[in-house]
Order: sequence, then structure tokens, then C-alpha cells
Amino acid sequence: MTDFSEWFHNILEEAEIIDTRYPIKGMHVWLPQGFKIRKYTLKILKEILDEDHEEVLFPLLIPENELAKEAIHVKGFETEVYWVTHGGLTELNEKLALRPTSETAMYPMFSLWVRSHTDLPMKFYQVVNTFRYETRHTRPLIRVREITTFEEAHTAHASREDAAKQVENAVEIYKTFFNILGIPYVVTKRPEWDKFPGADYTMAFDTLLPDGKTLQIATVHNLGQTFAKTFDITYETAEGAHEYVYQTCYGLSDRVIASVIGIHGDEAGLFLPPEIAPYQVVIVPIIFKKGSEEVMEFCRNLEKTLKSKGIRVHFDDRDIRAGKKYYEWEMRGVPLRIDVGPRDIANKKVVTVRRDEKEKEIVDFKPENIAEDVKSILDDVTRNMGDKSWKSFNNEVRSVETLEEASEKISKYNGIISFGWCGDEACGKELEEKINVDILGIQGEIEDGNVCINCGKPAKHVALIAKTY
Ligand code: PR8
Repeated sequence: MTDFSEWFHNILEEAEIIDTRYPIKGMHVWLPQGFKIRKYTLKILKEILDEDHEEVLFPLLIPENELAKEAIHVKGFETEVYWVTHGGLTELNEKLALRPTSETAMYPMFSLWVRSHTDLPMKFYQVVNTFRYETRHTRPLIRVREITTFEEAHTAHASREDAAKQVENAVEIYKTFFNILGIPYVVTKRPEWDKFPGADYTMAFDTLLPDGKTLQIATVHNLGQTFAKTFDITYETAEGAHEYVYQTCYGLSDRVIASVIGIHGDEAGLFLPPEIAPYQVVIVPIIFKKGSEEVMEFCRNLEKTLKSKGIRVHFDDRDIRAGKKYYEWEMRGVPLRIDVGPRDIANKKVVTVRRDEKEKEIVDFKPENIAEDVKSILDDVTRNMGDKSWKSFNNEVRSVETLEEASEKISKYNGIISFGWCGDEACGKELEEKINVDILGIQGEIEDGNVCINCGKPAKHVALIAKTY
């Protein structure tokens, strides 16, 4: 892929994922193909969250006085909020914000709902659209002004320890989710100056797009008691005392779909993990004049059999060249193709072609086994996609000993650089400026004896830097 940005825009259009021609900057239309990918992606995420969260749905509008209550939070979002000022011709008494995120919509209600320690923990999530007037360069699915697929979870707990545990749980939830999609990531604790407005600390997931720049694909925030104090969310302990709750929130967005597209795609186009592919299998008849009805009939039956076993399959019976069909389904990312010709039927075989391996494979055709055979190939495709993407991701994470080395590696390859850092804010910001990168965050403690690559003082953490989206 020579120019990722160009490739990405082309594929969104060619594979009919979204239409970017909507006449508002940063707002796009999901087309049927894209919408299906989005739907199946959300299905996976919801299944994981539903295990111990309740799904809810809050209003889109937030009164100005609620949004303004949490000073640090509102400061962080003040340049990004869209305002509703009129109802028809009437100017509203109070401006209403289009939610940029829903803390200030939800927490006044949490204050009404949380009563006793028996109400805790409380874990809610919603998938909604949020609006952020982004001033940086917008890009479809990557930096949008209407985030159409904003999954946000909000939890309340009785103790600091429980909230910290929930942060770890949420990190595990997102790991499970990204692993299913074969999206590789690093998890870091964001530096103080880059944490969520109002949070005690922020854990973030970053992946790498093919141009070597990182994309933040999910964040998990420990909110401590900041919002609980602002919105008066208290509970009665077993002993009858009244305490503020501890809170966390975590979320992700359309960027997940951008990552799936970017990470697995190639020169031939999209390559979708079977779990989220609108069609997991496409059947292509190879017909010559003679015996063509027999082939069509066989394909129809095969489609029926696979469908009845829950496989998303499509029989492409259009009267066009098979080669054209191959090209088109490959571009649309279908993970598995099955070709059927008269000779195959006679030999009780079908030909399978995986999107990740161009060689054909001859599979024995037994009607009672074929669905299982196909499922096992699809599972193998999923595994292979994850192995491949992690392997190339790991190759792009480089450890350095000096600032010069960091600078050289970044300008040569981009990617992620790991190094020893003292943890000091002024030093971190200086380093970012010197070599024009962002500190993603810290990954943990470092062995004694290491020094900070910027200031030379003892290093406290392993930190990561990258060029970021
Ligand atoms: C929260 N509150 O809001 P966060 N376009 C696409 N994706 C975006 C954009 C954008 N303009 N801005 C952010 N994201 C917390 C947690 C409720 C849930 C994605 O956190 O502001 C990023 O992947 O960090 C980000 O990690 C995620 O939304 C959550 O946004």
C-alpha cells in the first residue's frame, strides 16, 4: 500500500462502506455494506458487555448547566460542543448541548438512582452518536464530528479498589474484543497532560495503521470521585454512613471499523474477519454451456445448506464472467469463495479459495459435513488474520537507548518506539517537541540503572512514543 490515506478513501467508496459526500464536514452516511459490518462488529461487543453490564439509552441533549457543572470536564470539551439554541423560532431559555460524551447526561440520573451499597456496582453502557466539533483535520471513521458508533460504558462502585479493578476488567473486555477482530494494540497509561478531562487516570489502546502512525482505538478512565462530588452521587454504607461513589467510564468508536479496514486490507481491497463480514462465503458457479443447470441447482442447494447452519452465504448467479466476480468479492473482503464446476460435482468435490491464501483447495463434498468444513476454514482464516496482523505490529515496535536513535527510527519507519523515561512532564513535553512525536504513555516500571533518553536522570518507566493520528 503506497499511500494509505488514498487507499483508505478509495476502498470506503469502492466497497460501498460509507458515502463521504454528505454536505457537512466530518459527517457521513453509512451505506448498506458498511452498516452490516458495523452491525456485526457491535454484535460482538454487545455480547461481551451484556455479560455484566446493562444497556441503556440517554437523551442526545444535555442542558448547559449540567454540562458546565464539572469544571475540568467542561474545560476539556468547551471548544468541541455543538449547541442547540432555538426550538423552532423561539430562543431557548437554556442552551442545550449535543452530547460530546454522556457523563453530564448520565450522572445527574445516577445521583437519583444510587441509594444503598446494595445498588453497587452499577454498570451501564449505551451505543449512540456523539458530536464533537473537531478542529483538527477530519477523516472518515477516524476523526469525525458526528461519531456515529460511540460505545460508552459508565460504572459506579463502593470503593477506590473496586473502581481500579473495573478499569482492569474494562481493559480485558476491549482486549477480548480487539483479539476477535485481529486488531493488535498496545495499552498504556496516558501521561497526565493527555488524560480524559476529569479523570484520575486514563488507560488507552493504540493500534498502528499501515502508514506507521498510531490510532487511539479505545480508552478506559478511572474517574475517582470527581464526578460523584460534582453530581452528588452518594450511597449509604452497611453501617449507615453516606459516601461518594467511585466511577469509571470507557469507550470506543467508529475507529474500530477504520482499523479493521486499514489493518487487514491489501492491494486487492478489503479483507474482513469472518465474524463481521456481511457475506462470509460467496459461491461462484463455473459454467459452460453443457451441464450448467446442474451446476446452478447444486449451488442453490449448497447455499441453502450453509445458510441453514447460520453461515452468511451468497450465491452469485449473475450472468457475468467468473473472473469479474472473483475480483469484486475479493475487493469487498469476502473471506471465503467456493467455486463449483460440472467436473467438481461429478467428483463430489468443491474448490475453496481463501481471501488470505490465493491457492485453491479441493474439498471433499459431503452435504452433511460441508457446513462444518466451511466453519473450520473460516475459523482458520480468523486465526491467520490475527497472527499476521500481530506479527507485523510487533515488528513495528522498536526499543531504543538514545534520543538520536529514537529520532532516526521514527523518521525512517514511523511505528512505535519504546524507551526509558523519567516521567517528568516538562521533560516529556520537551522530548515530544524535539523529535516531533507524541508520548502515548507508560507501560510499567523499568529496571534500576536505566536513564531517561531525554534528560539523563534515572528512568522510572518504560514509555512509548509514536506519530499519531
Ligand atoms: C470518553 N466517556 O469520551 P474519549 N472521531 C472518532 N473517534 C473518536 C473521536 C472522533 N472525533 N474522538 C474520540 N474518539 C469517555 C469514555 C465515555 C466513554 C474515540 O472518552 O474522549 C477514541 O477512540 O477518550 C476514544 O478513545 C474513544 O472515542 C472514547 O473517547
